[in-house]
Amino acid sequence: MLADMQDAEAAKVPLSAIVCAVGAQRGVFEPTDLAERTGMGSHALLKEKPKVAPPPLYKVMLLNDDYTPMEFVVGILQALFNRSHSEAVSIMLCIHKKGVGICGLYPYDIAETKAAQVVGIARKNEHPLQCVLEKDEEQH
Ligand code: TYC
Repeated sequence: MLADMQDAEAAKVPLSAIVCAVGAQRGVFEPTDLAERTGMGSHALLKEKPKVAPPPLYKVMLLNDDYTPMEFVVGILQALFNRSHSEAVSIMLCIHKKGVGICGLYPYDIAETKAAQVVGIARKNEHPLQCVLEKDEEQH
């Protein structure tokens, strides 16, 4: 083992590769144990990529009210939620009729920022428009 390590030094082979090879040869551990055992950044030695779960998404939703002008809501949907004019009109009308509607789905930090921007712009313009977040439970 010591000889192996010295050879690795000379040949500039990462020590983790030798630990893996010798450990596996002796049946001491599987190569996949290596990351946990050594913490030596051995992902390059593993065939499988580590799987990272996508972040949960949040629905950014607008609530209807009797005072915010329709054109203002359409402008918000175009400017902050990258909607075309016709998409924005149909989302706004849906909210107007049903009381609530989804502007978009985003990871939490982005959703929170969008909601704060909506309310900030609405208040500056003296409109009572409200925006809420809801965790999206669907699988994407
Ligand atoms: N109900 C508003 C009106 O008639 C329009 C409106 C639509 C307001 C959507 C808010 O989220 C909203 N002027």
